[in-house]
Amino acid sequence: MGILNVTPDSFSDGGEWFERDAAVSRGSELFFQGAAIVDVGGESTRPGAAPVPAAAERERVVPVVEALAGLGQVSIDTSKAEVARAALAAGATYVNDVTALRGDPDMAGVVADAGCEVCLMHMLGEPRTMQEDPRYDDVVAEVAAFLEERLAGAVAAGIAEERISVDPGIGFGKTLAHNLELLARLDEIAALGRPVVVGTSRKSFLGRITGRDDPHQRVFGTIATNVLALERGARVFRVHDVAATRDALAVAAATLAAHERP
Ligand code: HH2
Repeated sequence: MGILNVTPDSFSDGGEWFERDAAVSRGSELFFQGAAIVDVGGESTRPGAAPVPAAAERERVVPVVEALAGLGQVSIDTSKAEVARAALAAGATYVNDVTALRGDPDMAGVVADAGCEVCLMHMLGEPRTMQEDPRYDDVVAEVAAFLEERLAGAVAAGIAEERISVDPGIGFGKTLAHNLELLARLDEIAALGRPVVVGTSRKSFLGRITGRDDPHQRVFGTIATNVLALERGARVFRVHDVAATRDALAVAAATLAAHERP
């Protein structure tokens, strides 16, 4: 899953793809590099990001979704039902909701009616304050229990279970230690029985380990986490650097397949 942030303020690529034409050409490039899905977002979720009104978010993403929909699967990264509805009408077939359908009471209905795919992500608190001293007794058990509960809620709201993926929400209300424990024990999230999406790309915990302050320099760290996540059962890898990650995952997957052969 390639990341396309049509925002002025995303933590690593804010402003790079804010103009429609730049965004469309970046999205095409991500498909060309081998992304199966391009995830289009019009609002940053980084701690302290300014909220974007629904109409402005819609205006950012809809023309980009429309232009990319013929090239591959397009996902809309939003927690607003109005934005999701417009993006689905423009050709998106996947809703990536970092609030796991809690952010907008109409979102579950929009997804159920569209019959599209949806990713339910764990977040502790809300983006503005989520990094202020997050605490868990057992982060993996708590994230798994949350995702199980949201999965049941989504099915009860009429969303087909086979269209639902789950995501532990790396960096969303988590310390460095929490992120690493979630990655190390990702098999416990995969045990929920739904495809696991993992989003580590260029995130600050990688900079904490490597000393890389510039998010663009965190691609090697990103790759390490995605290879480990693949081995532990993750199936969708949300990244900015598609070409590099794709090669690494192809080699890792071939190696894992050799081990599985009788
Ligand atoms: N991370 C971000 C945004 N959306 N969605 C899922 N499912 N999983 C994630 O880990 C995830 C996500 C944050 O990254 P990014 O889009 O690069 O930054 P920003 O929110 O600042 O636009």
